[in-house]
Amino acid sequence: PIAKATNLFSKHTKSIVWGMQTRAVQGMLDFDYVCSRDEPSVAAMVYPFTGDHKQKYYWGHKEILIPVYKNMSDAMKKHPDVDVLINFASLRSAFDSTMETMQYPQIHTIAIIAEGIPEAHTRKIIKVADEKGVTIIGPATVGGIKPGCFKIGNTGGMLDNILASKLYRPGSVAYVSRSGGMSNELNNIISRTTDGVFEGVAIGGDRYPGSVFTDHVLRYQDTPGVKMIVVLGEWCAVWCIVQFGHAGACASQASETAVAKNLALKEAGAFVPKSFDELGEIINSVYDDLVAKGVIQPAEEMPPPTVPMDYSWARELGLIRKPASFMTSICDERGQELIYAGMPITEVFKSEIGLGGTLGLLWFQRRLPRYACQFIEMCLMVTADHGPAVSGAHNTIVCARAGKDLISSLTSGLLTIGDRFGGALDAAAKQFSKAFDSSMLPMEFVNKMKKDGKLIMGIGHRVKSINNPDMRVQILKDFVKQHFPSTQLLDYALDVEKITTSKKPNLILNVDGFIGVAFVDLLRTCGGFTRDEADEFVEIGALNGIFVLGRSMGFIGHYLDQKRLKQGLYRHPWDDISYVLPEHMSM
Ligand code: Q5B
Repeated sequence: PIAKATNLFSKHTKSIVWGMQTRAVQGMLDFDYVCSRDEPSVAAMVYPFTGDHKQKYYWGHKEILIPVYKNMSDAMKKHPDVDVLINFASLRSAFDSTMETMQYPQIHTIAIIAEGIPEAHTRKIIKVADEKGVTIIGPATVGGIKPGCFKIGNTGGMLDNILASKLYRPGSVAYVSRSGGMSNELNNIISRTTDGVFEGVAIGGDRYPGSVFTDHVLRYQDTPGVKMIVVLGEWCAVWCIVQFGHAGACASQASETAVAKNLALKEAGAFVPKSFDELGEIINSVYDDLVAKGVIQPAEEMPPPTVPMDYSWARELGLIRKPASFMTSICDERGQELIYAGMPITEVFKSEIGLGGTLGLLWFQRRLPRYACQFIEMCLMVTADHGPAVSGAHNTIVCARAGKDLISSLTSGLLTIGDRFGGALDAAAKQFSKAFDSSMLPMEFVNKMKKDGKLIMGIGHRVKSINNPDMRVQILKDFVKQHFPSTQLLDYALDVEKITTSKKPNLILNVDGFIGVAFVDLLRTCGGFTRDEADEFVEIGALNGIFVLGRSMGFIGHYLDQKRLKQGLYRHPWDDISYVLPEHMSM
């Protein structure tokens, strides 16, 4: 068998991380940075479930890219200086990935993080590792840490813990423990009672750890710089502190009971506290003694470089604030349940507010009365389509036949909606309200518009007239008259219609005009809005949205229809175009 390395980690150790553990990798890089390492300790990542690519990380203030490989062999080939693998593979794939890693002689240390690996698998790993001279840390461990040099994955916790326990520079005390929790405890105790941690390893909680207490104690014993060794094991409640040079005895005397072990350790020269509470005290007294004897000469403290705090964390801690780039007040999808204007989505369905009620929440931020929800749904239904000949449907059809997709065809139709076609709702609402609110008589209004040379928005139709009434308008009128508390503006518009149709039968209050004025009545009188709020919705152009939304149904229908009918490219017939070019003039 090949001899295992004594010194597992240095300031130049490079590792490969198996698994897409981006937080752990960032934690390692932040540690490297506060340790003033020249280069990141993570050279690459291996993740078989994505193709080769690069992941972005912070290196202090800068951003760097770390390659991710699909295959271990590529990672090893491209990074021959790597000698540590940190294996975050799950319990199902940890065995295979570890065995594969051990085929590469460049690797001398593997940390296996997964819990629950079958013992038979771990024993096979241990056998091969012993043959190949590979040190295994774990399974079921957080890993280990060597201040100033290298940190395995999430060991040591977050950066504030690392800084608080001064893990960015080496001390004189090496430790070995079982779990990550114990390691954190030791990092804390050792930093408070001595000049700090030299190295710490958590061997993991499994029955067959890849390396055991004595492996690390013996390693530490041969490591210059280690002046004290601390062993903390939960399995027998033994806590012993062994002065440098006596650790071997600790392992060879181990027996089954805690009492026997403690006794043996004491006899071998170890310091064994009576309880965990005494641990810090004993560590401190051994340390002071070693300092007094000149074995330990505490180094001068140097402040570590500052690592910028992650924005999201700083925000969570309430340390920073920044004005948001945009605000929203209608919908919140961040919590457990989607919320529409204060109403959880389950409640939206439970209270059966329907499409009209949902629109009420998202457009007007109000739970509208039932009749209002019904009216909105009726508006969407009557505006849903008006045949293929209207501007928007025509555009959608031409676009679909030019081979374009649904969204392009739909938007090409929607772009025709404007003052003349389907987009007169808001303008009608404004014009009629202004006239009505300034107490203008309907006749005065019609005359003024004529005098100003302006069309009355919401009046007139290409095919509908008093002789060919628009049933859509009739349906809405019946409903509004029956359910709305007041129809003042609608009545005013109907008086205007009487005047305009007396001039020309097609100058009816059209579907746009009807919805526009009826909506003003609704907003002003349903009880949910102040007058200013009602006016604001008209001002900001909410009402044309009704036509846009309703007619989208029809445009999509036309798009699907053309595709279903396998209609080819549309070309307008020449006999339907009047070519009126200027005469050719000779000079
Ligand atoms: N005159 C709608 O015009 C139309 C007048 C007017 C005073 C008026 C026109 C108009 C205002 C905008 C409007 C929405 C272009 C219409 C819709 C959805 C649709 C569509 C569908 C669907 C129709 C003839 C004479 C002239 C004009 C005068 C016309 N409108 N006077 N105020 N508003 N309206 N748009 O038939 O003296 O002869 O010169 O712009 O509300 O888009 O189904 O097709 O669901 O898809 O072409 O229902 O009314 O009439 O322009 O030849 O005018 O009437 O000044 O007078 P026409 P024109 P004179 S609903």
